[in-house]
Amino acid sequence: MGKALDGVRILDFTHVQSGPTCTQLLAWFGADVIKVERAGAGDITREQLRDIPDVDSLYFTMLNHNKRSVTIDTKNPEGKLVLEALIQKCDVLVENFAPGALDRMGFTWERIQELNPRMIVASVKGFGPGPYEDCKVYENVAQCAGGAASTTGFDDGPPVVTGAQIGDSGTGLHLALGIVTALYQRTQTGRGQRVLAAMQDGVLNLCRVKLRDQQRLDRTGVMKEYPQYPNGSFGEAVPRAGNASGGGQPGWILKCKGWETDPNAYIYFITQAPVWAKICNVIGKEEWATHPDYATPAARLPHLKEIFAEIERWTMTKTKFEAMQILNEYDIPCGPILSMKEIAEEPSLRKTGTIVEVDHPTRGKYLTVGNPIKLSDSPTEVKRSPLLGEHTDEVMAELGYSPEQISALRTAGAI
Ligand code: CAO
Repeated sequence: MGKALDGVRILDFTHVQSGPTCTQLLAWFGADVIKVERAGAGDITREQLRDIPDVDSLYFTMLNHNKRSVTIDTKNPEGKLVLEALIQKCDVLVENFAPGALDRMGFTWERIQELNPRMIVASVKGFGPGPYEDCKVYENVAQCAGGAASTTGFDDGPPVVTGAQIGDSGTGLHLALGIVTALYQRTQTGRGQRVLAAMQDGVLNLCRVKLRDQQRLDRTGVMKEYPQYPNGSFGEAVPRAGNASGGGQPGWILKCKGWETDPNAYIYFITQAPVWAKICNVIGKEEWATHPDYATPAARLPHLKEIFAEIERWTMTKTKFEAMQILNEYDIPCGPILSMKEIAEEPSLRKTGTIVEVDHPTRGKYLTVGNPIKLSDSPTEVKRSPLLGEHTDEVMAELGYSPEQISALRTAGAI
């Protein structure tokens, strides 16, 4: 079966996490992704957080599936010519260098347009135009500058970053959408364009509901679904909301049987209004279904702490999976807190290709997260990440270089 992006060639000049997540998605959708790396070194993540000596790290392998690797020294004059040939042959150049690095290499937008007016140049940067545009940025900086950290954690503690890589992988996802959109527009205009996804913007986009809350707070001075209500106090800015739901249906994380020894024996419980009477039945508080202090969502808001404490008395008598099964019978929305170990071993995720086992020539078998976006006409087959420069000769031959020319370029240190 063909793939959605068959025939699209990506010059993948990305490194670390944000850019590689984007180009990996495009590769999974069928694009030919040619990753350009520095000879002898490669993407720095190949050697970061290694668990096996001299073997590409899981950090690298899990972000670079289905790609080809070519080594080029793009600061060497002959290496530059090879990159120019690639620019002429590819549809999209994706990069996430520090601001200005591509220009310093001699590949300005204007130069790239001269070489290939159809080329789409897609970049991840830490910040968009403004006071911080020249800054280098990593994941947690973006989480802090994008509003995630100030709104995550508990009221009495410091700002907290999340393990979900919303700055890197989140921005890679935004960039991938920008690229396919630009490819679509090119079918009408015939022209390439620049695509920019700034990590601060990407994080803020994912924190949209917190900007919603800032404006609600400005207007009313209070947010009744936040744990600060009714006994705590609100300041000028959206406070950290602990495990509150963030939506119109109050929720919280509650202990389950075994919580004393298992750090993940918890369940997320949502007191969804339409099933309130069922919740009262399940926890043995039938009278709350009609009591004026508990019967309506508005009446319940000042009592949420007490309500969750009562529900927790019930969840603590069940394992998170037992609670999940019972609550699902009543259509009560809830979710177990799953550890990474439990997720890695979950058969249904293996079945859908969300968790995939991949074989690698030097590492052996390892698990990765497959394509989370499933297309019925473009199924994803996860292929191992390339070794450094594994496809240099193959790609050079496709560009028209003879074996002698390739070997001369290698001797000159250009590839
Ligand atoms: N041949 C020759 N030179 C190469 C090359 C190649 N194949 N590939 C890269 N280089 C050079 C670059 O041209 C650059 O040189 P100059 O500094 O002389 O211009 C140099 O390598 C280093 O690039 P860098 O500044 O991007 O890398 P860094 O490790 O210092 O910074 C990072 C890393 C991530 C902080 C920075 O790239 C950045 O801010 N990127 C944008 C935001 C981003 O994507 N952050 C997410 C990081 S985690 O996913």
